Amino acid sequence: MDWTLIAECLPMQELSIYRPVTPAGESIAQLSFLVFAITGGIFLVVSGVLAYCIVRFRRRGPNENEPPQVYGSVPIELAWTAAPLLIVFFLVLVTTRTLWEVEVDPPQPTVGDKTLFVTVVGRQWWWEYRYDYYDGKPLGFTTANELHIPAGDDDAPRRTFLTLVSADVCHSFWVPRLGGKTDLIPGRINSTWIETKSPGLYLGQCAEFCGTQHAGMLLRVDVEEPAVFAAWLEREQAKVVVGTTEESAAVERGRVAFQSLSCVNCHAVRGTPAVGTFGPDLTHLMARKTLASGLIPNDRERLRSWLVNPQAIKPGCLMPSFQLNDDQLDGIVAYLETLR
Ligand code: HEC
Ligand SMILES: [Cu+2]
Repeated sequence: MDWTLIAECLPMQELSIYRPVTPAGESIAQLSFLVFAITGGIFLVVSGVLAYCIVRFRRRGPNENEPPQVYGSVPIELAWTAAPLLIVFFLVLVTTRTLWEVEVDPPQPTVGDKTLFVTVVGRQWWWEYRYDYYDGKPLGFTTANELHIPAGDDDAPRRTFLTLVSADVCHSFWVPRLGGKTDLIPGRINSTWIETKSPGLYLGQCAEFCGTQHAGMLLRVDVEEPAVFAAWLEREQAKVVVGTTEESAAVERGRVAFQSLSCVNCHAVRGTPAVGTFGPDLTHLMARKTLASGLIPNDRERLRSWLVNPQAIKPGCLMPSFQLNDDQLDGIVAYLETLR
């Protein structure tokens, strides 16, 4: 079925479950439409009978007698017990079928199957992505907030399996066009999967209230052509090369400031002494289009104002403001800009 017609009538089409691009999304759209159709039908029948009775049996004059009073009717009682039972039974069946289609157990990483495995860690209030395996080979790098996955093509479906865990409270991963929600629950491991042939940017939002900045915990999934994805993967796997390039004095100063301030307790830059894991991995910060979990674009001006005071941009977020002076700010921004 072509859901786009329905989707186009809705505001915020980008977040509409009626524009699915994955098999799971497609099943969910179908199920929800079927449930709407059935419950809509019931609504029409019930309100139709009600309206008919109100008009047909209304009191017509001051002297009209009460109509004959009927008590109980076995056939009617049977009908209105059996009909809802059948309808509910049918809904149980179709829902179960959808669950079967949506819940797929992750396979073992195997060379040649072009499957991507990523661990998603929900954190107050951003997303950590640990890239585990692609095409059977271990990856072992971490990034944040922008999930890149390959689009399938005719040779390979290129599925992505996500393992979802939480570092603190309950969160929920929901990118409506890619399928249903999956919760990230402390002490539990959940999983979900994405398979699509449509490259593009898909947006979502943490879907389980998780504190002050719940609404600022946005999701971005970049589904890329396999070649583009491969290039991204290669770039992310590379370590930052320290001290070998011609660095300007500002970059050098920035690096020293970054490494001597507490930044390194919370942030990692692979291949440097910065190994903190409390905040987003900054190894390839400049490869990201946004900062602070999709809240602001990643450009020099915004990066600087984030460092001036993260609390002004994302009040309550877990990065403190450091009262850095202009010199430190210029240096750190220049240094961060080398993290490509
Ligand atoms: C107490 C831990 C902590 C310290 C110290 C800290 N940060 Fe952060 N930082 C965070 C957290 C947590 C976030 C994510 C905030 C969010 O999006 O909710 C963050 C986000 C960022 C981001 C945006 C990253 C992204 O991809 O969105 C940058 C850049 C950054 N910090 C740089 C720095 C610099 C530079 C310093 C040192 C001056 C520093 N941080 C010190 C915890 C910290
Ligand atoms: Cu959340």
